[in-house]
Amino acid sequence: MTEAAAGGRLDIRPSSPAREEELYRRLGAEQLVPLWTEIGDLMPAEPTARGHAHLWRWTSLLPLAELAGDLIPVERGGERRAIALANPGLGGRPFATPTLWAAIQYLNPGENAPEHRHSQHAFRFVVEGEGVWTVVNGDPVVMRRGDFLPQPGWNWHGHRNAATTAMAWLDGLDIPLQSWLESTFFEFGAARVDGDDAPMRSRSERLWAHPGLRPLVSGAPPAATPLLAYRWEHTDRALCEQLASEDDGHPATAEPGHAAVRYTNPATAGDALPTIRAEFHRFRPGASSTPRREVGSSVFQVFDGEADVHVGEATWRVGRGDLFVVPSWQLWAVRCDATGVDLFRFSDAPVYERLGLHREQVDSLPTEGRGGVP
Ligand code: 1HN
Repeated sequence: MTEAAAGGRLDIRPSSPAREEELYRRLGAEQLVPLWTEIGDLMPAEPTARGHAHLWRWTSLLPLAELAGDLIPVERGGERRAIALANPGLGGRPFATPTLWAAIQYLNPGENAPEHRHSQHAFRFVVEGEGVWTVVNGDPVVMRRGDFLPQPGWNWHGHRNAATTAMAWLDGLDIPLQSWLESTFFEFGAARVDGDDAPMRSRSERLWAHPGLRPLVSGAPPAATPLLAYRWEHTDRALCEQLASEDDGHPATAEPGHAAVRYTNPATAGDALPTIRAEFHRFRPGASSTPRREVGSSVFQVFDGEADVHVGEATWRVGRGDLFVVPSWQLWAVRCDATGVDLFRFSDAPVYERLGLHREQVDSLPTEGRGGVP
């Protein structure tokens, strides 16, 4: 008998299937897992996304939101008439990607979504309609087509539709990230958002929406943006002028025919929200994006126009309101023909950047070497 065996340890030679089996049984019983059976899963050569490349059509989403508007009241407890995109790779959970929530929310005329606050960072993006105001810490913010309305975590907020027509919009939140991080807090507030009138410009815009000028307030700059509305007229003008500058021989675009802007915190010039990056992209007719892959996941919504979009193995012709997901490290590209396209995008990039995990790679689409993409 060897010394090891005498001391109760295993003598690994010669191998014995019965003793191996015994080892695995004892490991399991003690809630232990050996690395050597798991290494392939734990250490893939590159990220293998659990979420799938997936497309949700606005023409399917909107009628379902309207039907929910007929059938389901907005009340304390349920809180919001929001219908989440559930990525088919994520086990039926209401997660568009492993880190991002995306939903269509719908409010009938006269309805109120009750006040509450949560640790999750959130935003609204409006692809069509107007008439709802979101009230953030008592500051009513009117919502109109093309507006990006961030809503930093732990601010009280409720919504009110003071118009005579229903309105739908896109909600983005970091719910899945905060679920994995076990950082979620939530608190109920007032049951109603009152008032019949909201100013055209919120208090946050009157303080913070002056280009290149920030108020000299004391204290550390806020980690999330104090500006609660990024208006379409500004986004549209910024994109028009990037393209006009390219026409004038002073290219300032992301790549030829592709203008893009990021929504930033005016106090820091960093991302508007600590965990979510939001951008707007405009492609001229005939323009394309360089195929690329990035660590981290994104959700896109088509604001206007049409394009062919390639994500991983998928190719879709997308149009107004359509939403699609780009999973981590999957190759994606946008291609326009006679029509240009306007795309809203949000992603978890700030998280990866802050953790030193960001990577991206420019590539070509798999079929390009074999005669080009149709
Ligand atoms: C929330 O507060 C809103 O305020 C939307 O509109 C979606 C999903 C889960 C939890 C809170 C909103 C939400 C949410």
